[in-house]
Amino acid sequence: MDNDKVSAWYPGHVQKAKRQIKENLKKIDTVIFVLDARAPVTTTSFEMNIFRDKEKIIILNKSDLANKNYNILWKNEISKSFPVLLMGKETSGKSIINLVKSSSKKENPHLAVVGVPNVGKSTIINKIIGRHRAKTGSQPGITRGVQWVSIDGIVVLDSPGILYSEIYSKEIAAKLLLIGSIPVENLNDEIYEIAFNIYKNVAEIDKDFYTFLEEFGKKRGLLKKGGTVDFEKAKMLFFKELSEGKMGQFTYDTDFNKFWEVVKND
Ligand SMILES: Nc1nc2c(ncn2[C@@H]2O[C@H](COP(=O)(O)OP(=O)(O)OP(=O)(O)O)[C@@H](O)[C@H]2O)c(=O)[nH]1
Ligand SMILES: [Mg+2]
Repeated sequence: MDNDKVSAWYPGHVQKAKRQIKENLKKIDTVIFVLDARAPVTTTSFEMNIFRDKEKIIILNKSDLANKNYNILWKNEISKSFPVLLMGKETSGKSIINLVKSSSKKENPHLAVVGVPNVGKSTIINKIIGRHRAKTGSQPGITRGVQWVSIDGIVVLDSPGILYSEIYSKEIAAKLLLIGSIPVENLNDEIYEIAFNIYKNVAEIDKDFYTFLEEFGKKRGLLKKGGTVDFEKAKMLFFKELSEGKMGQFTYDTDFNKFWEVVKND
């Protein structure tokens, strides 16, 4: 799938976010790459290379939705080359600020937060900035609306950078669906099927997609007029709830070598 096709899935704010990051690139010292702990390979963006010469920190976010054992394994693996923080709903902004300060050579490092859609960038920026958000003022000369917020010895760009994963395979698209990084609607049927099979393996479910959806649809009362299951609705709700962690905690990327391959390629 080429990049244009991928872009077409995302709304206009993506282009704006990208422009804002590029316009502020020179000022940025440190970049937080937000990855999804459920799929650290899939969410490592091919656009990472924009930040070649920056200090890099990795946050494995949504770890509360991922497999606990793999969380530790991934953290240990990634820490071989990057400062890394395992993060979930409960993690405080203070722990992020401390990691940025301890891993930066600069006095007042300028920080940007980037990652693929829906991975938790805004949540992280909000946690860092917290109640200080109200005190900010926009700087002249920078795109209107983009602000640098000074807090606790670091300076944060109050605008997330939205990056893309390179969707060169259906498996990658399927994993992005599983973690909610692409909209669940209007995907190719094959992608739903592949996504279900990945889920089926990690969740150790012994049903085919059709049977599973039929049971799910019945249980949730997603029926058509005649009383038959509305498969379309069942499919949408299932993938939505799965991506929000309502079906359990799963990790879909488990190959460490692949992680270093995608990082090296960038
Ligand atoms: N369970 C869980 N949910 C999270 C976590 N971080 C963010 N979320 C949820 O994930 C969804 C997306 O979070 P955002 O912070 O808006 O993600 P984003 O990367 O800014 O998304 P875009 O701007 O659309 O690219 C929201 O519903 C958040 O509440 C986390 O650590 N754990
Ligand atoms: Mg956001």
